[in-house]
Amino acid sequence: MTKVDRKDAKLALAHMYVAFIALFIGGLCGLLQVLVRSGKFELPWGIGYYQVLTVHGVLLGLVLTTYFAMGFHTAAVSRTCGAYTDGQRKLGWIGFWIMTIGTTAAAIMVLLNEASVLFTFYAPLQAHWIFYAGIALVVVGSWILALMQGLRFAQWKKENKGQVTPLLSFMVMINNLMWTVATIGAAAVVLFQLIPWSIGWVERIDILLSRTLFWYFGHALVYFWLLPAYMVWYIAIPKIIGGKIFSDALARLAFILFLLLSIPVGIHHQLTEPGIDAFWKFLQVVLTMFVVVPSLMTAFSLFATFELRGRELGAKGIFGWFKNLPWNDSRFLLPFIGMVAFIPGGAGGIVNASYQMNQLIHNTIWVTGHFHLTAATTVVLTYFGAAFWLIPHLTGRKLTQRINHMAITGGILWSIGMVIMSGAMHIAGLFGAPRRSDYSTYGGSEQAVEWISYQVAQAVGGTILFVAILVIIGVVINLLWYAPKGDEEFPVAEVAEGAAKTPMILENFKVWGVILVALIIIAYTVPIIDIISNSPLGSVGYPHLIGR
Ligand code: HAS
Repeated sequence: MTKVDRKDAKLALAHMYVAFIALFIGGLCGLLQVLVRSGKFELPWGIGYYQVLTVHGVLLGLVLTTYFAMGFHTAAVSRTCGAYTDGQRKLGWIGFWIMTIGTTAAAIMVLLNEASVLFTFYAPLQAHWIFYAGIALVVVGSWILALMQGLRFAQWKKENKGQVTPLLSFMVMINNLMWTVATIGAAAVVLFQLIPWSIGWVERIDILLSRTLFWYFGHALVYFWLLPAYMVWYIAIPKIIGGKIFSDALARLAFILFLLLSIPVGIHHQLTEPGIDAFWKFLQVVLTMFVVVPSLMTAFSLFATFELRGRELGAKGIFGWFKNLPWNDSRFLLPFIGMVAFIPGGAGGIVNASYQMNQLIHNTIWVTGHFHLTAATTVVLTYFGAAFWLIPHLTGRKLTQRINHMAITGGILWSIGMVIMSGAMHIAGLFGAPRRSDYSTYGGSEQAVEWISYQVAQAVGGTILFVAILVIIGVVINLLWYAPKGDEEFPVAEVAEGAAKTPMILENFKVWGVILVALIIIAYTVPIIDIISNSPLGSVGYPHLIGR
């Protein structure tokens, strides 16, 4: 069995510790939040709603995801390209510690209520400059980790001239490249606008510009969370069910389309904002519809993998394969629930992106329901399913039957909690219930009577979700320290025999890099010139943007 090098395993594991600590604290804040929104509970000791909401969003949306992705990437490249050199690994540790110092600095500021600016942290909400500096360090640290992985990939290419690169490492490179290009937007807004403004070097900054730079980064951010889950679906799931990857070329093409189309679509988060011409909104909406295509290709590949495996086992008919899947294996079941959740989650995304329908749901709790299906179910359940083999692989332990059952219980509780909570959020959103607001804001309004039963349902779902988190943390603690010693596989499937040969153009990063830059220039140059030349540098006071 090919194993991740022991020293590399330590680096990957360090990321998992931070990720699961973030899950626990972030989850606890999630529980507090649904309780406050229900109007039946008040936060003690003067703790603010936005403080808790910020801890929840930052820890789960930014810390859990970035650490899981970077830890998974680190292990994936070591597994498929070979161990890092000592120099490369040292670079990785430097990246990890820079990220962790940044995370700690930002977390302290949030806990002190000096940075209750939500996970999107854009103006006019203002945080202490240390919070922004912390975010900048997280970005720089992640770039260094991406560099470590890139150097190992380049070394593999040099040692294996003319050969198609390992699919899993190729996917990691695409995700890192997308992340690096996207984080330039976040770094720009933090360094050139938010830090000078929060220190007091400048009195005012351009709000619309800060939001546009944030969303240049923000939509690619959600795909940075999604792509490690897709790696698990394409690479590990076929092996776990005993099957093969349907097509190497199709998988690579899907990832390249994500690279090209994830960034020039950020304005679909700003469809209701004045100051951006309707033409550019329309263009980015069209590009958003294109970025749906690689997800449809992924769905196609997965159905093909399931069906091919089912037929091998003797299944008949269109859905005969269904009963042949390993339902009692948590490594499969949790990611599969994630796939099923992505069908309504993705459909909701298409609703959001559909210009006119966006007018109905924007800034309502529908959007929160959307990303609890996509990020908090599809992505997170897949991360959990992967952690159930990755952590024991890295610690040299075994996922036993008992722990597997505990993991399945956690996954099922999570799904029940999420159906109730996210379902209630979607429905309440259609009735106009606002997102990011607590009972004290809307409690006295006429509509509150209409919303309140859905808020209570959210609290019920959220409580079940918190119990699920406790069970999952129990599983992780077992896999880290108590499970019996042994060998757990890092599953990497082979490509099906009949699949077409992978064309080398798919490996040509120069070509894709040029197209990526061209698309970004087309989608963003004119809107940004328009914003800078038309909006007076006094836009801090746009009252209708406050709190979004
Ligand atoms: Fe989104 C807002 C549009 C996907 C996350 N999104 C958000 C926010 C977050 C988020 C966090 O256009 C809120 C940000 C904030 O705080 O303001 N989203 C989309 C679109 C997609 C999409 C078009 N979003 C995601 C993913 C996320 C995520 C993925 C996280 C991981 N989203 C929007 C828009 C907004 C938005 C607007 C702004 C709304 C507003 O006004 O504020 C697409 O990528 C979705 C494509 C997906 C599919 C599904 C394919 C299905 C698959 C599963 C196959 C299943 C199998 C199993 C094989 C088309 C691959 C089947 C087995 C059986 C038995 C059936």
